[in-house]
Amino acid sequence: TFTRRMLACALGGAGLLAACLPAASEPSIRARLGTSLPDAHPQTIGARRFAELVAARTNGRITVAVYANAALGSDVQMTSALQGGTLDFTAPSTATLANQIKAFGVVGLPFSFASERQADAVLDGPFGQSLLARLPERKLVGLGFWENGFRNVTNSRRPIETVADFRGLKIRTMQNNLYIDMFNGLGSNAVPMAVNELFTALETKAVDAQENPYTVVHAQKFYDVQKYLSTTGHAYDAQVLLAGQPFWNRLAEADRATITAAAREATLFQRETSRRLNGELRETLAREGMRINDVSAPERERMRRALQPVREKYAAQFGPELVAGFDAAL
Ligand code: EAX
Repeated sequence: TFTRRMLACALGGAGLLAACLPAASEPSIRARLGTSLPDAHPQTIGARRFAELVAARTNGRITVAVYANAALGSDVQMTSALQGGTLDFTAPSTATLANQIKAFGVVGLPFSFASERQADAVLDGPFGQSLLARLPERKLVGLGFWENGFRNVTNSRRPIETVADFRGLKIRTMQNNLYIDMFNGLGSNAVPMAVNELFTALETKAVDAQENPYTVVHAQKFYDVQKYLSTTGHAYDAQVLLAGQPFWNRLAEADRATITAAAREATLFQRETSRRLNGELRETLAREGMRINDVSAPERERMRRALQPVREKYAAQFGPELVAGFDAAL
């Protein structure tokens, strides 16, 4: 066989290229990765790229099956499954991860980041790495910060143009106390729930509103049940590609290095995809019938000031030194 393959390689030619590669191994490790969002969202697009890279770099010895759209549960449930060893990878929002490690909540402090690039610098820099270093204590391994993006408010009742427009809106928030306090602090009634329950809640008017980047609004088809989108850009949301420590501990050191390198490359691809789609989808959502209004800079400043008491409450909870470190990194 080896001789035949060498001969085929010697003859060259693209069509024979496959003959030059070592035969793919039988998978000896079949990992599973769960995402909370549909195929069209960069979270799942990034997950599939990560899976491709791991299989290619281990020559098929390690495979990662991707289960999208909360097929294996919500962000919160899948993160617990990693800790219990029944799931291997997932990529929750830092907001829901904050239920496990409070410090991750700092990423969602309102009106903190001025741009995606600034978020990259903070999250890839010493501050972000200090957050990832806290994960092993909760049986989790952080492999990179993925992007969800800047969050805007959608609702079925009216354009949000001023802080007063929040009054009386029943708004779904992520399962995260900072977000609950933010929207109660703006005069809405916050209703925390997992993202995979949200479309039905909007459709049945159990809630009037929700807040997410354009990519989530598009991937979840919220444009079918939300008339208005207002560009509050009130918080930047990152997701963390996680491995469960029970899975990670079973890997050989060389495989951990291969997976870590694949995660880094997938992270850069995932962020690029998120930025491209968040840039394109505003127009797509308008074409789908959403009425999009730009919230003015003075009104966003009024929102930021209205949220100052919430920021101070969480600065005290997170620890002033952690928030000072975050602010210094910005
Ligand atoms: O983690 O729950 C949410 O609204 C998040 O934006 C989404 O699931 C990505």
